Amino acid sequence: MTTRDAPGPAMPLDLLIVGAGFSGLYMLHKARTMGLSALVLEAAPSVGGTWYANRYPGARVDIQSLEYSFSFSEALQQEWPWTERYAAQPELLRYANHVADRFDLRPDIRLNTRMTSGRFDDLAQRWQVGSTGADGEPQAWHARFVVLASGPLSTPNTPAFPGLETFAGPVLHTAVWPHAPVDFRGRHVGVVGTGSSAVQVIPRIAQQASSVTVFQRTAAYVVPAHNGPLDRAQEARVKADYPGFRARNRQMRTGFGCELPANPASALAASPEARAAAFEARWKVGGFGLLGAYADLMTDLQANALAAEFVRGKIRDTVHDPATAALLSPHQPIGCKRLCVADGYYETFNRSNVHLVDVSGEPVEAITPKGLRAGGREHAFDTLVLATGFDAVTGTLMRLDLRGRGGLRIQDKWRDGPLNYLGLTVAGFPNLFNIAGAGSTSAFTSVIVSIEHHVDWIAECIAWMDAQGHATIEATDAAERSWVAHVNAVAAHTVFLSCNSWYLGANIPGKPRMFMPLAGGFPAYAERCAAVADQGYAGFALG
Ligand code: N01
Repeated sequence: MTTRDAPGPAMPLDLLIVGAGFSGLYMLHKARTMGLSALVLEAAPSVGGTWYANRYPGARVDIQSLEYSFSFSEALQQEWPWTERYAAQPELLRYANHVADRFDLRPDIRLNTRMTSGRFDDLAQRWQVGSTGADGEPQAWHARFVVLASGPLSTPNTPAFPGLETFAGPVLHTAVWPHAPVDFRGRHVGVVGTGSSAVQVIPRIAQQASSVTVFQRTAAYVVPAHNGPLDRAQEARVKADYPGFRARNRQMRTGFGCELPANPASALAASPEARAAAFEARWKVGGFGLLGAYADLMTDLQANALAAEFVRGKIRDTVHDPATAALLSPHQPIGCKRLCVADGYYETFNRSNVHLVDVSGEPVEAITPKGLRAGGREHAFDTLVLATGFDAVTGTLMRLDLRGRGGLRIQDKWRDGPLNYLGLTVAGFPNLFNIAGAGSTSAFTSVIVSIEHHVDWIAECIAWMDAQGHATIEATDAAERSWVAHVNAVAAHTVFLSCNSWYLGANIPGKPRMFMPLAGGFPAYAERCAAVADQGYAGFALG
């Protein structure tokens, strides 16, 4: 069957792909090149995934555009003209649309179509997938494989604040921002949250609104992006040997940053002057590179504290009011929660229309019709912005009616946390692959590097199965247990367990506390995945 036939519900598919973000787009393209029939279901009315939904003012990627982009097509990477060092959301959405058009993917993408259920049929050895289309009618699909490309940060977290529904003005969430521009002129805005989304949106709202009151539960470390127009000399240098640049990046723990590699020395061995100079040099470059100033910043709390104090010094230098500077100064290890990258965040608190309210000790008690009550005090505003993040990594899957062998529900399987093998598969759920999910290094990489790796691995696996005449592949319980133990053991040697973060599920009340991503670095992870394949898919039962 040709993939261009846009298969309908009655036709069995090779691959049913959930989500038309970067993962789903590349998975579809890859499947097509292999001659497989594949279809993408996308709940939104557009491709683009996270870059379709997160359209708040100031939204932009925190990894340089030249590194946060597809490498699978030399023509694509040569022709796409990034305009800024860090692309903003509209440009990233245009890029996703360009990829969909350039590779003629749209005929096999069903927009406005939400996957609702997936059941593995033991007898037929196929997935039966249910979805709802734009007309609300239920649809049924049959596929040999299901690829979950639904994104680790796709289910927004709206805290259950008492009284939220009584608020008289608009309530906006950064992750489901309205499509029409929001006019903040003359508005008094309350913003809850100070993570990556908040630190980008707050400076932009502050430029327009009459007042902005920021409710901070945990202060964030924010390093500058030093964003600006893309340096054409850098672009020419990279594009002169893009495959070499990508290959060097794939040797980096994070899958990016080969032009500023991590320093292998210990921060504790350096003199205070050398340390200050090293941190300063990386601060001037901007972005995540600060955490690579020394090898032990993410593994040794003492070393980490030196980098943390460097950033607190920057906050004190930037924020004029010492009390506000103190409140903005984080105490958790730096990088323990994902480091924020943004320009102008701390400077924003020098504006007379911006106020900071600490809700760390006295949590938000209620939203009232006219604002918010915390610590017994009423704070008035007329527009509420929730920059409260996501039910990350597992949230989207746990909301699906997903059942594996023998009717095993994902909610039961993952009751105590997301068990998985290689971050790609789940025992009891044959022929199901997860892209950028728990147990992979994706959260610590340029996610497109991880996406390409995962898609290529899945594609090779399916090609191998077909060549060998296997109908099913399923992680064994033993392999899964040992992988999760590996993920935990790696995390135990880092600073990541010493704060509350979405990596741990700690931002969602009642969510099992389990460190979900693999912190071992992309090259070691990719090597392990390749070794498993080379050993005839060790750790998998094949049917
Ligand atoms: O979400 P977050 P995000 N009461 O979870 C606070 C990616 N991303 O959307 O820290 C009061 O980081 C919460 O407080 P605390 C990136 O991977 C990338 O900002 O839990 N406050 C926190 O301050 C990022 O890590 C980009 O104590 C409450 C904030 O809300 C991930 O997405 C841009 C609260 C949530 O911060 C998530 O980022 C944006 C409550 N009940 C996002 N509940 C770029 O590429 C939550 N908070 C630049």
